[in-house]
Amino acid sequence: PSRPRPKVILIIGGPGSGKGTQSLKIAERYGFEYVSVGELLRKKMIHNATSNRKWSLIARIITNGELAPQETTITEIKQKIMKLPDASGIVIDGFPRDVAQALSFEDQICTPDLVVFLACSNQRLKERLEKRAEQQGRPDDNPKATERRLANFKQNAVPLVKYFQEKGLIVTLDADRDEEEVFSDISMMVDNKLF
Ligand code: UP5
Ligand code: MG
Repeated sequence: PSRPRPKVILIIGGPGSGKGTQSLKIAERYGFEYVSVGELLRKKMIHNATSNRKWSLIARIITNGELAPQETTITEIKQKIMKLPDASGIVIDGFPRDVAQALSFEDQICTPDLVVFLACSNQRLKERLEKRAEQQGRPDDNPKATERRLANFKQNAVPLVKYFQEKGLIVTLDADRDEEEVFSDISMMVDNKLF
């Protein structure tokens, strides 16, 4: 018999809402594969920015806190997922960013089994990003790019969440709380909806 396709969970939310943190916890608890779309793009851009015109442009876009081209992003995700044929589940961190990307994902890859929206106040997002910027050196953790990331998120979030709501696929969680509280809600949702 053919093997069932992996369960797919998408984690969305503003910059600093805890997408990476919670995605890794899900992957660990359920034995799922973890795919960070931001990280895929950052790695690729660092590797190719000096030798390739397309990627040097994308590096500039990402460093400014804007969104990379949709087709490139989907292609990267597709390539990554194709390397994970034996996964029982895949957690995708930080995708989609807008309705057009959501449609394209469904069209080219699959309909997700669950979408988790980490709803976080603007104040909290800023605090967390500032703190992380002091500890790590992500190219887009500078004040100007952070503003753009927040603004882009604000502009796209409402229609995106509504889109998944209409399909009955999304759960919205209060992500202002501490990591463990948020994760406890997420794992309850995953237990309920996926198993
Ligand atoms: N932290 C986390 N949870 C906490 C909690 N509950 N309480 C207190 N602290 C908490 O968390 C951020 C920080 O807060 C960490 O220090 C953490 O310890 C702490 P993290 O889990 O890193 O949050 P996350 O939501 O992952 O924040 P991130 O900055 O990664 O979000 P972005 O959406 O900005 O980043 P991403 O990597 O997804 O995208 C980056 C860029 O890639 C985009 O701006 C865009 O240019 C590009 N991109 C695309 O173009 N298309 C895509 O589809 C995806 C990305
Ligand atoms: Mg992240």
